[in-house]
Amino acid sequence: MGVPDADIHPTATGQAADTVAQHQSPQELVFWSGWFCPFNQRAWITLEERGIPYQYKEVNPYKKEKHFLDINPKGLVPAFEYKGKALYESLILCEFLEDAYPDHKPSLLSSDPFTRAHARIWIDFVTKSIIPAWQRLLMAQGVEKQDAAREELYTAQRKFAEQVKGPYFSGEEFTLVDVAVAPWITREYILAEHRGYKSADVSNEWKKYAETLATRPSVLKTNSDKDKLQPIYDRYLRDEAQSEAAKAIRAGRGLP
Ligand SMILES: N[C@@H](CCC(=O)N[C@@H](CS)C(=O)NCC(=O)O)C(=O)O
Repeated sequence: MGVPDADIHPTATGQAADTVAQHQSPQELVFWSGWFCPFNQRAWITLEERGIPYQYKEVNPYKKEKHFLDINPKGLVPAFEYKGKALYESLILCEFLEDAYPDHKPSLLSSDPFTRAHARIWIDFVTKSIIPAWQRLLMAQGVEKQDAAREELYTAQRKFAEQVKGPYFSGEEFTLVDVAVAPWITREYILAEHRGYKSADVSNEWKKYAETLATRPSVLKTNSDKDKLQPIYDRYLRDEAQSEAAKAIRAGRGLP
């Protein structure tokens, strides 16, 4: 019997499909990607921003196929194979690209120690505060729970927006802080359509920042068609998803 979550559109579509088509030839870096996944998009945006050569390979992480578990024992996308060796965890992959490809400009992390550490504080805030609140709102059933989850998300996003120098988090340069949050910004329309979310209700600063990130070419180039994404999100909206993230949110645990 198949796993219900495994029944997803098999490949990237829209602009992301063109990007996939440009990255088929063998390279020392293989990007094991799930086209639909926001964590995955972090690694993908970083690869595109920095023009790093990579070979794109699609994997459906819900199938937990042995070949993929050998690469990432957690069975989660994204993952890399670099010179035949496996790596995973989206933010670690983004930082790995900084270390392994220093000559590929622009760097997305400052060389100044304080600025690097400050960026990491806010990347951590995205992962620990914004994303869990986002996911809780997505899965919340009933008006009361949705209102509470929406307020929790607004509060976290407001706090983040107060730190944004504009147009990007650190000012003129697009950095890993922007990468960390962009995939959830480009999916905000789902919360707007189904959960009464309005980016203008967070703050004007957030709304402006969100519009800037959503139109960044590396974000657009890694987006698939909304109609292919919708059935995946419908399962979360009905609170029927069985992904590791869905189970963690339901159980009140941190995200995988
Ligand atoms: N902490 C991981 C999370 C990755 C993750 O949750 N990926 C999801 C897709 S969006 C996945 O592979 N899910 C498979 C499953 O839940 O079984 C990261 O940042 O890379």
